Amino acid sequence: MTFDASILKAYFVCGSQDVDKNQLVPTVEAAITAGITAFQFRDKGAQSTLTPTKRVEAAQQLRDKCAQAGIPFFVDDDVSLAKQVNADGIHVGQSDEQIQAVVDEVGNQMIVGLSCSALSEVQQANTISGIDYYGSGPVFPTESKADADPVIGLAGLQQLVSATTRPIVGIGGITVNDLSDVIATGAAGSAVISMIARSQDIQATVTAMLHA
Ligand code: TZP
Ligand code: MG
Repeated sequence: MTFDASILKAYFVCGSQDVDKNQLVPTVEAAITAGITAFQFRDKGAQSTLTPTKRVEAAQQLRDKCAQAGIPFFVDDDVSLAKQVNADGIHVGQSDEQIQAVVDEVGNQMIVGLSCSALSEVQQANTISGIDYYGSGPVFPTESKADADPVIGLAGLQQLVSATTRPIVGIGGITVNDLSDVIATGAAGSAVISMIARSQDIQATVTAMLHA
């Protein structure tokens, strides 16, 4: 799948640790039906509630559902799982597998995203060819990531956007009320966990993302 920045508009990130037991697949299905533009399987090792086998099964199932809907399926921080399920993309953080190694290994076949929280990280990443987009540091305080970097705020997001020609997706504590502010920074969209995973009305939530 070729990369187009429009897929970053309504980017849902989720793993078993973010939802009640057995709710991962139904939640992602509802989000796909509602119109998300991309999905990232972020099932975090220690926090995952899935066995290794069930984890691969869930990834494969969600991968297939994304393919049926024509939206890209990303895997967070697990190149071998991404390859195993033939993901459209891989997303890594600064402390995950070295970005150059990831680009070298799968850059030809997958979309590559990198988390950049600080200006220096964006500047460094700009020198590496083959990265398609950046995820920001947490824009607002988040309850979904225990080891999140310091909050950068909307001004921090805008600073990152200004430092690169690559598209940036905002992430971290984004609620429905923040969506237009995030877009106003020049970000290509919002990536969210709880806004969708804990939504009482996933259709309305995703529609708001699409219209921001
Ligand atoms: N990376 C930076 S903040 C974050 C990740 C994965 C968590 C985002 O979750 P939420 O619930 O949308 O704040
Ligand atoms: Mg990571």
